[in-house]
Amino acid sequence: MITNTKMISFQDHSGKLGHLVAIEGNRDVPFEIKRVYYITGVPEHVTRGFHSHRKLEQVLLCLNGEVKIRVKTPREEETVVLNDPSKGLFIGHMVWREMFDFTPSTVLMVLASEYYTKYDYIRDYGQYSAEANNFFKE
Ligand code: T46
Repeated sequence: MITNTKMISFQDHSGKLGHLVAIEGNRDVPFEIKRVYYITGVPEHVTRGFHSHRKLEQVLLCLNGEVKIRVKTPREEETVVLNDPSKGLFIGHMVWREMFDFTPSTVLMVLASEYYTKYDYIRDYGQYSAEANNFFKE
């Protein structure tokens, strides 16, 4: 996986009655969960995201359907397919993300380490490259 990203497997309590996945903040995800949001009904061919966060850390889970997540740093890029509700994609500081190829039934749930603020977003790729090159330099 690229820098500041990782897959997290959650305990799947499956049986004849179905599936149950439990997620605890600071235990199963590496932060206190301050916010949860979910994205549904994304039309075909739409790509969302196109930004990075300075402070926010998140875990993305696809509860139903499938979605692809492109994650990038100035030197690395990877596309992760999410289609298993017991696996989450952790995205740490200063990683650019784009979400695409949503299926009609996709439910993308996001666990976030911070309350919403528009000031944590970097939406301009030039600005991102400048800040990220500095952030990731050894
Ligand atoms: C991210 C990816 C995975 C709020 O008012 N509160 C919120 O908590 C969020 C997440 C969004 N908004 C507002 C801001 C915009 O007016 O909802 C609108 C759509 O947000 P945005 O265009 O940023 O949505 P995405 O899908 O491009 O990005 C979202 C998150 O914003 C972002 O943090 O990492 O999902």
